[in-house]
Amino acid sequence: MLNLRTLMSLAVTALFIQSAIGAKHAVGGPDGEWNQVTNFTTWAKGERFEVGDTLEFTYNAAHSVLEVNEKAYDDCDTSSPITIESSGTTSITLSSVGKRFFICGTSGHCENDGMKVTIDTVSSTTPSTPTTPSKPDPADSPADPPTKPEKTRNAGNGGYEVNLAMLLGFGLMSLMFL
Ligand SMILES: [Cu+2]
Repeated sequence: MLNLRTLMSLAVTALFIQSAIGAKHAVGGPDGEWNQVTNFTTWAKGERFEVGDTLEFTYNAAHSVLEVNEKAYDDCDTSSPITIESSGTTSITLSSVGKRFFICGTSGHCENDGMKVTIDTVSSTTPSTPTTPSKPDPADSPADPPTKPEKTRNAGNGGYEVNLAMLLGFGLMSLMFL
């Protein structure tokens, strides 16, 4: 039977699961936002963008968020953007590996004030099917020299699946005991 505690448990569990699946990146944060004084090159260097993560642009009415191609990015060309957002809060989901380019659409802000940022998205560290034998596997040679490093999990970013399982378990436990 659904009661308040059950609903709260579900909500808490959902929050944990969400945080485990995709990180949110407040553009220019935590101290800055999408404005003329934040250094987005420095900011982006300190972030790791993975598939499934979300960009959160926060800005006032003086600015906008234009997604552009690389050429337009280099030239600060606002004439033919891929998308234009000006709501003040723009969420962008990074759904695939690769670079994406964002500039401000206000005249001068890209070229003069550095309101431009490149987002280089890498694949999620969630373990996936290991189908990457770049060189033929010497399956028949028993004396494999220890040249290739042991497969290690990236300690800082790995373990999403484990976390997810634990959180699901936590949520179910909450349901049972609350
Ligand atoms: Cu601007």
